[in-house]
Amino acid sequence: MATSANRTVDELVINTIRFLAVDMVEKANSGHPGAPMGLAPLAYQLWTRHLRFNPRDPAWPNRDRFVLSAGHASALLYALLHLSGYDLPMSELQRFRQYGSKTPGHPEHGHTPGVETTTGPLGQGLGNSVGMAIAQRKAAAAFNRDGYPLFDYRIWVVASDGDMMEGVGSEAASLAGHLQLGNLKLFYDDNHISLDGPTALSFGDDVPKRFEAYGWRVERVADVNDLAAVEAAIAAVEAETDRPSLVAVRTVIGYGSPKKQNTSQAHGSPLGKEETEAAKKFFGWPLEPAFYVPPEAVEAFAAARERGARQQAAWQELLQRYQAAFPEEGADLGSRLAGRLPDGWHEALPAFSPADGAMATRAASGKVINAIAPKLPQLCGGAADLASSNETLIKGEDNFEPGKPSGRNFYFGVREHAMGSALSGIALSQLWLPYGGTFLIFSDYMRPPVRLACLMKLQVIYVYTHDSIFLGEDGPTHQPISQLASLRSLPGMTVIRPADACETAAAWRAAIENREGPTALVLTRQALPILEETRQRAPAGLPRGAYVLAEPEPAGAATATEAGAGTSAPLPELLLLATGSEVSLAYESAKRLAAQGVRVRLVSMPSWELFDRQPAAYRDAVLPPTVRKRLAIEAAAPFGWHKYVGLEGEVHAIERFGASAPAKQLYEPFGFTPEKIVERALRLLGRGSQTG
Ligand SMILES: Cc1ncc(C[n+]2csc(CCOP(=O)(O)OP(=O)(O)O)c2C)c(N)n1
Repeated sequence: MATSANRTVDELVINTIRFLAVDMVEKANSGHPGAPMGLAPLAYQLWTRHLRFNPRDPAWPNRDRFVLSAGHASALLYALLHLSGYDLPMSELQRFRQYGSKTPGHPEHGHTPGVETTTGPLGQGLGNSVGMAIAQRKAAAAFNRDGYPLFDYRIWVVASDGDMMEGVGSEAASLAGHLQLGNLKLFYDDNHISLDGPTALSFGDDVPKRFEAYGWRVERVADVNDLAAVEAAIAAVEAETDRPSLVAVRTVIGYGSPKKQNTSQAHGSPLGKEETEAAKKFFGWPLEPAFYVPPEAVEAFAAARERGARQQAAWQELLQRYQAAFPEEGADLGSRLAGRLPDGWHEALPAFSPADGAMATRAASGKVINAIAPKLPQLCGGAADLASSNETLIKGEDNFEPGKPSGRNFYFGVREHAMGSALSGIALSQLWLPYGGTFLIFSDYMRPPVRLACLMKLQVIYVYTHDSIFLGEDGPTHQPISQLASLRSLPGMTVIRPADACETAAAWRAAIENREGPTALVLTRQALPILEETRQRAPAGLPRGAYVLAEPEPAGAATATEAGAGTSAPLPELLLLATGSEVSLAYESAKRLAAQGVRVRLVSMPSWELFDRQPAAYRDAVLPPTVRKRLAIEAAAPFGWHKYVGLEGEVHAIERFGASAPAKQLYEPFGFTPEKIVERALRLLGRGSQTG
């Protein structure tokens, strides 16, 4: 039993958290004080008594993860990180939400030490946490040995009403329940208030019952200020390992603010001078100085920090013994944490050639995955119920499911949004290299986590198949038009749309070697011929984003020597730029144009982003600035191509929705035939249409 003196200390520390958050918001004149004021007792109990962490090493691989899915309550997290002793000094709390500070409006992973994932868009933290839980289970299966529990960390999450209202939260919770992720412990900040007012305006779910139905263990705390009840609930869910747990904690938003508590006025704006003083008086807190931290709070967190340091020291010792007992696993673990890929892994990449016959790039991708999987044990992935279409399955490997945590194949179900969010959570472990597949059209369904993966610079590989109207019969509901442009518009995203199987192998290599952010592989449903030129040039050309694929000899042209023009070949008069399935079409068109005497260069351009990263000299060599007649060919919205074709160039693209028909019937009406392209190219060159 806590003595009354203890209770007083508890209250002092809890109020320290409360008023650090309040003062941060007040000083910034911006932010959300209400949730931190309500949640402070829970945060205190969890952080000082249960969370395993070592602020001196925020990257300790076996630390518990704390995810604030309600990212708008960032002031709470910053107060906790500061008090715990992370490298987040008081001066940073005082610069909350200011340019260049370590305390941005919403928590940003990679920016502030101790922030495990970027949150703010509601529901995402919850989705990420499911991926984190998957990653832990897989890590334990891969590395733990009898007597060597290297990975036994837990994932603690705080989510708000908004997280519970968002669809991704439901998808993720449903998946976690199905997968029986007993390492996942979620606190629901049940305060009945959201931004617009009482949740009753729009939300009548019985959240605990919903989670029970998902297969979660559910605990309830009737009053967050009852620390004994909070402690009992935490202890109960801490002991639970078979199912994910939800603790529904009744809190009062803005607790202690006489006029604003229990109203949405405590949600998104500072309390104001008068109300801050009134709240401080309510708790008997000194009005001055702001940002006051009593010695008791310093001590309470110092004790937690010391406990964490001891825990990590014991773990490091365990790791040393592990490395001696299991040198191979130890070395593998070391390389993964250092971000190194196994030596020579890429030698397993399959080599394709024209003799393999026409092949869809999704099929080539499936072959690549299966060829490299044995050499890349960190590679794991799945699809949102489209594994057979996306060709994402690693054959002969288990599915990740309850009782089979070593499985490398994920079945995310028809939950693209949760898949995207979970993939980020898996990638955050740095132990796994995850990929996830769906149709390109449904990349829209998972865009929020894809955007955040870009922001966090996470290495996730998206396998987007059925990449154009030429998927055919499924029709315009399934035919992507705007998705390529939309993915390319994301800062930090690398989009690769390979032309054939050879480029697909090179694209996978580029994706696996791209440690700086996500890669979207954009692949066809339909079979594409394999070109001899890609076989020869894609391995070196694809990583550069664009390369000269062919320059067919123009009919009637004098060779350079005959013309007495020295050894350098004359510049082309026309550039054809194409990606993916349009490369073979452009190739045929280029041959026909050459037959009509046109000096044409075909550039395969699978990735704008990779190309943009090349030095100017390379870019100018591929796309000579003086060659102004350029035609880009891509079966999608033309948005963005003008950067490469310039003012005198054109884009042969699609500016309407597709149509339901076998692919072969779509080429003609949508203009994707060699005849149409030749015609347009000749027009562009001012030679009228002499269709060949
Ligand atoms: C996807 C998304 N939509 C909208 C918002 C804007 N927003 C921030 S907090 C919030 C709702 C706040 O209610 P709740 O989740 O109950 O948090 P509390 O007010 O209890 O802190 C909204 C709509 C957001 N952050 N993310």
